[in-house]
Amino acid sequence: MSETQTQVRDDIDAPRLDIDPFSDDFLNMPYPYHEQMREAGPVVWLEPYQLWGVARHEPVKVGLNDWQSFISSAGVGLANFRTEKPFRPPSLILEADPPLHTRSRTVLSRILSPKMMQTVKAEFEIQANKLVDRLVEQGEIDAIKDLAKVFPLRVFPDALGLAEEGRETLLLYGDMVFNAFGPRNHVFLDSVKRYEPVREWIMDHCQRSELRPGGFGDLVYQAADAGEIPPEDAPLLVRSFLSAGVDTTVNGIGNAMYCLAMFPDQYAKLAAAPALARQTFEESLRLESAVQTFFRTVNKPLEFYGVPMRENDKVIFFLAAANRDGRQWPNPEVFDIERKPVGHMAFGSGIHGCVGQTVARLEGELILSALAKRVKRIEITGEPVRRLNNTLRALESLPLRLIPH
Ligand code: 8QM
Repeated sequence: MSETQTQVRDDIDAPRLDIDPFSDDFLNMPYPYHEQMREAGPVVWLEPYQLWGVARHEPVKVGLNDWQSFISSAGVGLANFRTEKPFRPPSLILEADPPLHTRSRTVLSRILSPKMMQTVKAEFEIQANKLVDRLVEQGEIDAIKDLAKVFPLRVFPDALGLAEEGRETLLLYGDMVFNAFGPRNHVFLDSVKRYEPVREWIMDHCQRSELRPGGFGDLVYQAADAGEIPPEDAPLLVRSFLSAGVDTTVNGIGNAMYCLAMFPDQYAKLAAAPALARQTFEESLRLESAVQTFFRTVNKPLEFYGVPMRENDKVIFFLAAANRDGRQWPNPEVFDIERKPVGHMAFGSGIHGCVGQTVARLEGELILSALAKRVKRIEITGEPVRRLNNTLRALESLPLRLIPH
């Protein structure tokens, strides 16, 4: 009898679960499935895709911090780049291991440093205040279409140095990139269809000529000028900004608005103390994590929490499940803006921990603070509508009424 990769495995020393993390049902309401996986054990085997699942806080953190055992260069989605062709040229930071990863990361982390955030903060703040002023005037808003999509799509491409023309393409691209970490299901195929007509826009806008001198994009090219990275890496590193910089914060801010709408007592607390904006955003990242999952590939035969794994096995880490693990957080499903959820996994952990978290936090803080200063109460005026994505927890619509102070 011949051994093949697709054959059902008979060497699984962990609970086998018949859960599909990319079914419509799971994507709509993942939390009961997260609970089932956490309760089953530190490591489970997910039958539908023949891969390992990790949903408790501790093993998610331990696994993500062991980049030698759980590598990224074979892809951080379901596909194994050692045996399947990547759907796009691999990212030089996300889908790379040291030493390539280190070289890319050094450049991006300097461009996104806390010091750089001080220089963009004033402009981000002006834009946040301007937008919220306008929305308070409007009164009845859709927190997704009018706020969560608008603010990041204004400030981040400005900071990158992109022109105004065609910016909405970034949302179509982001949606497709995050779907592509999952299987080729209808959710992925639909997003590819929407993105298809604008497919050249992204790489075109990674060229130096498209990027204002002094913006984040141009700074990547300056790093190439200085010999820090090879010149041919520059467009692909700019592509990382375009891939990861907008859809993440759009959904992070959208999910924060959702939490505040669902927990009016917490909004009241924020409105009374706008200085809580930054930790409010942090708590919303824990409870409704924009990026729900990431994969790694097992690099050598090993044991993880007593479970033997084979080289080339895929592992899915449920960041959002770790963030609701009762072993780590008291009352994990309660949104409590005074909690200070240090150690949440929404930005990942270890050498691949979000390099843009400084920008994400800045955007989240500024928009929630602008809102808290002007709006006394928010009321849900219609059913929130979900947008399914294989990686992101996303809303399509969140109708709200803003009641000013
Ligand atoms: C996710 O292309 C990239 O480098 C990239 C794409 C997506 C992400 C990160 C990097 C985690 C936000």
